Amino acid sequence: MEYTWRWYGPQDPVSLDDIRQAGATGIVTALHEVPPGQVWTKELISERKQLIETHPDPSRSKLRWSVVESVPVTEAIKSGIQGRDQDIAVFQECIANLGAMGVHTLCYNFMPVLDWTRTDLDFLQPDGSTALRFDQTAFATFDLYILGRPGAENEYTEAEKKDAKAFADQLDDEAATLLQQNIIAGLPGSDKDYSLAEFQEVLDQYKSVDEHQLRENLRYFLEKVAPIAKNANVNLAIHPDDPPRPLLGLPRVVSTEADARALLDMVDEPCNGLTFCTGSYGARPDNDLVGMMQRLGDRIHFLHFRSVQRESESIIGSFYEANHLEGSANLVEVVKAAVKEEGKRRAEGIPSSIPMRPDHGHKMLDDLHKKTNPGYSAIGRLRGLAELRGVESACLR
Ligand code: DNO
Repeated sequence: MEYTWRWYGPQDPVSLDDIRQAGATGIVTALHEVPPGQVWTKELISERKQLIETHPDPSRSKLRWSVVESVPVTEAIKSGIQGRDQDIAVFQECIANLGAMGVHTLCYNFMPVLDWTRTDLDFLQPDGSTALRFDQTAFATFDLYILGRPGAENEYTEAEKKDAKAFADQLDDEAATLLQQNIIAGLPGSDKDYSLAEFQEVLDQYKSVDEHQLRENLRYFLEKVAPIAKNANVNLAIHPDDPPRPLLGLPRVVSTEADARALLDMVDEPCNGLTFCTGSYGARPDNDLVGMMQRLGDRIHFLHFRSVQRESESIIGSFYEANHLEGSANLVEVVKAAVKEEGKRRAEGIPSSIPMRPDHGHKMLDDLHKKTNPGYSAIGRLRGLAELRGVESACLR
């Protein structure tokens, strides 16, 4: 595997020099400053690439820009409204420019309105570190009582509504604001920052988009971008839904193995592939991660390794992010399967090293006293990468 690390650009409190010390050689980043729907020019890409790949001291370990995460897919593309063709043309141009500048793996997602979603960014662990958590009751409380989404009451069971009411009753204003911020103010890497009213407005754009329609919009998009990617020698790697299920009445279509298979079949070309995020897929008890790695392996272009602890075996249950080798995912077996996949590729004479990043990490040690990006503090990821490298080395013996 190629050890990579997500870096949010020059503003990231974790610097490129820090990343060198973590043992990563690949950088995963995006031009976060370019608003969605605008072209990433070759000049901008080249400038960022230089920043990553050259160091005033030539004896320093080399880094390369391995993966783009993410080029934003606009709401017009996902909802299929007017303007989508123009936005798809911009996406095509980004692909071509990235390929021309030597960045050959592109992660993106197709989640309507919300990117990854958590309700608690500081969930205390027994060892004193903190983790990210998605609590179904807190989420329902937001939906029913803070956002007050029309029709939401029909989407929860009586028991869920009762729990949400009890949760809402003990929330003070400060806690309610924090919950709202955690959900809609945009976690790092997502490109949105909504007020409640704006948020409801974007949700309304999806009134007539059901699961079937969203899948058709994904097909429409893929049929247009995959040929450009093939030409530019860029591998597309769609990130799964996080959490992997419909939210707030919005459909989601990249949540299960069947979803992944369907999208691979829409354009049956190697460049139309997956980001295998074990944290996102792993939040559902019906996703068999090792089996998915085995069955979908040849189309996996990027690995996000993280393990969530499911708090119930329901598809809509709560979960928190455990240490990488703990939790529900069994990453030791997944790493083993990834090492096997690489062996298969080597035997076929195709490039075999899959970029992998330790995804998220607990906030711990010195980072507890620092301002960090939720999930993306240095030390928790350092620990995750170290553990995962250890597992890989053992598998290679
Ligand atoms: C969260 C990330 C997501 C991911 C995008 C990919 O940590 O995994 O924000 O980058 O969904 O497009």
